Amino acid sequence: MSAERPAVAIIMGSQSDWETMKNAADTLEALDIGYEARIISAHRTPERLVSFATGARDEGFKIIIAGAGGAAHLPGMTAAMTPLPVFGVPVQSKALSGQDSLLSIVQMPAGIPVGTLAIGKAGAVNAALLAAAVLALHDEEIADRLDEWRARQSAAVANYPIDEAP
Ligand code: RP5
Repeated sequence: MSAERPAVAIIMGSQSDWETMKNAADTLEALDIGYEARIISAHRTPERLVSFATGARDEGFKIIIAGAGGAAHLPGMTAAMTPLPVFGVPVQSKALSGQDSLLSIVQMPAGIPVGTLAIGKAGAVNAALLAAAVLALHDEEIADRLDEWRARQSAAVANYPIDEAP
């Protein structure tokens, strides 16, 4: 991780979300983009949410990745209180496999946007890649690292399938 002030805040509603959101953290680390991860629950720690969201820009964050499951208010409530871009990651819930999380996050009424990613690990990884792409607009070093990351991904895809052990 870079020694500079972290550009990305990764927030999540519960410790139980970390297993998913760690994929965003790992992806940012692979791109050498600084981040800080915090647990902030919209319903269990509402004052912590207000304090974080209203102060996030002044803290130096540029992008917020917010993961939550179930009745997932965290990304939308955060977006309501900050001008920073917020990317929402629907965490896969036990009861409804994350469909509740997805619909809670994606269906923002017009006026306050949340960029919503896929349910679970894919969404967490892609939230980090999207954050990198936004930061890359004004940072050539990040742009180069993102290009390299994508080139490595392409190079890792085989041309032909093989039989895998059962
Ligand atoms: C949400 O409730 C969290 O984002 C989490 O996905 C879900 C369950 O939380 P725990 O009961 O596991 O703490 O607020």
